[in-house]
Amino acid sequence: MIKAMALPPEPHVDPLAPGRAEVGERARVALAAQLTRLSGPARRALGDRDADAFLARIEHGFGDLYGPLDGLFGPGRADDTPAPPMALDALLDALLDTVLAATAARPDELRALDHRREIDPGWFQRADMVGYVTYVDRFADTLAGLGEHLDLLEELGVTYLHLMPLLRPRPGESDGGYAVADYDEVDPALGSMDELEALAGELRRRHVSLCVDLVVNHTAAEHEWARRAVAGDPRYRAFYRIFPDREIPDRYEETLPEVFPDFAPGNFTEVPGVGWVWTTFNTFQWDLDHANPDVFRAMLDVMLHLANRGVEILRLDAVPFTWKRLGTDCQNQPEAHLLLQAWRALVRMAAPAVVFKAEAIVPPDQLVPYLGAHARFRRECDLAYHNQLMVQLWSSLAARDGRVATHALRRLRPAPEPTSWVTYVRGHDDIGWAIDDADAMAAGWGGASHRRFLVDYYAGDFPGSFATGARFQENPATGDARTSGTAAALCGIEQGRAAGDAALVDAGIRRLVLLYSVIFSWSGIPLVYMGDEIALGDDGSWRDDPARAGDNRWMHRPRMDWTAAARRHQAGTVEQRVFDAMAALSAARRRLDGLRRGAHLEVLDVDDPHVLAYARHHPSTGSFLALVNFGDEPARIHAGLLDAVGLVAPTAVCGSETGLTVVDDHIVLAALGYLWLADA
Ligand code: OTU
Repeated sequence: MIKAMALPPEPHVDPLAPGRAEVGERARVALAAQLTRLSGPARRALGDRDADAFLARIEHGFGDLYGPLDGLFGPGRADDTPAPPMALDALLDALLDTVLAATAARPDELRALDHRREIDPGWFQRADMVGYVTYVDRFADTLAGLGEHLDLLEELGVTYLHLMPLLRPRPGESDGGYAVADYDEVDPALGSMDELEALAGELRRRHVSLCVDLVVNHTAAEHEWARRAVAGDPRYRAFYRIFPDREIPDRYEETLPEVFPDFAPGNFTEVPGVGWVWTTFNTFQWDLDHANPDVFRAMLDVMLHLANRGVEILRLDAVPFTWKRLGTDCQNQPEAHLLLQAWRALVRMAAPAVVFKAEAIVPPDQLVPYLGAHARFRRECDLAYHNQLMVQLWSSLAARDGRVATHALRRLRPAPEPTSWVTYVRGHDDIGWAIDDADAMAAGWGGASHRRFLVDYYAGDFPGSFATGARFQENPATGDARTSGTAAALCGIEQGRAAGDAALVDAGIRRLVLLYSVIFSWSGIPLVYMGDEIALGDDGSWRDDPARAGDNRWMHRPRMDWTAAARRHQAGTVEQRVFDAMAALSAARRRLDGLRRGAHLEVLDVDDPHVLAYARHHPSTGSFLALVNFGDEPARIHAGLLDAVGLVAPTAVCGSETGLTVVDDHIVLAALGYLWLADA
């Protein structure tokens, strides 16, 4: 979610800054003490060989852990944080005991996976990684039912399955499961924790990695911790940010944006008998106080439990919001990064097979730090959503213009070598129009007017628009709005279907496949959002359900239509055309080793404003070139580009049309066409 494109506030403190040499000295002393302390218990719990590996991991990861812990809770803690700094020794003892216990409890099959991944830490960067994102209930009713639909995933070459929030939510309205009442239980409507574990095992045997949401910023008001806080237990009151009156909340509100101004205005909720509780999102989602080390430990426990059930990727929800600081927008604070770094270091000590994915939908300059790109690289999240790519794709499609995307994507700092993006076209959330003013200028457009154009365009309110989406969280005060709608609706397929117009449907299909062609060849793991592979539209049912009706993001969270899905095998149907195109992208990607991470990405300048062009260069597999035409007319790109990117024998490996066409020294790209080229 992005509000305005204002510059981020100056951090009050930079705990990541170099020059804190005394921390290094304290870390060395602490590490020596921990190794001595843990050696005996580790040998008893794990046996000699695994204990050696465990102690080696502690030693290896300690540097990633100690600095962040120091900046969060220790003497390195900023002086404007409420609680006083603490001696870290006792906290370290407790954390590493937890890590040892989790290591001892880790099932053999997962230990074997840990071992393989320590040999191949770049496993998630392989070219054959293809993700699929779905709600369990909307796809297969239950976890057990999922087993019956794995064929569809196999046909798409899926190796990564993200199941939307599935831990036990509060009853009724739960923000699509992002209000968790119990992290130790699966939503009983979907199944049990044992069934989740069994599914993870089944997927693993099919070489599919399971990704699950972990909501770290807040719990449901119904969570046991919150209930104890309400009952007056001081330990649990300290889990949340609760104020006796409006005085401090009002001071924070001066600089806080609102995430859901429509249905959850303000950032605090008055709870009778308790006080004003910090609730960034809905009133029933209570923000945890991550300045409290007990919260840090509690969340670590949850992470380790999920890891030991076989979850391989943790999607960490709303991570920019975890640290609050007066006078700021309370997003992307330095400590929000330290939390991720410390958690990751600890989880990797017990479960090195597990990776972290940041859900940080923030302006372009704030994004890469979640992958550890600070002044110096810090191990932080392994994966992060490439929100900027997603936004630029939709912007280019509406504008029929590749220049702003070219400018914005080129100046974005790359993902650090050990990390990757996840790339996506659509997800379960709205699209926030994170187009930077300076990038919009690349095409001579004003940022604000272009963002307004996009909101209008995708709501279908712009003359000639192909889209049938809707506005989300329109804020009359600021004029801000975001966009809801399925990919099929936003691409114009729905409009074509409604009009019974085959040409409109065709153009819509071309747009949808065009966008997917980019996310399948950009750097990172492409995610197919459930239903997009058959151009599924809004099922409309959310409007009649009181728990969903107020939130139009449900329009792009339809139930899978298995009758429509079966038509993917019936030649000439919309479903077959879209599905086969996506399966072809997936297959072509799998064959192209040059698309693995390590293949450096370069966004290119071309002589046609409708086109986005990018190359990938891999030292051992040569070059790859992708051309994307957002225009409604054929594009012409000077063929000198082929040479310039180092293609010796350029061959089409995938495309909207067959083959490479060069006329008068120009590559001709069909309207809404794309082309992938690699050396023969
Ligand atoms: C996430 O999104 C989820 O994806 C949403 O579905 C949830 O409603 C929300 O958290 C609360 O759990 O603001 O508009 O930078 O953009 O966390 C959606 C991150 C959101 C935020 C993001 C949030």
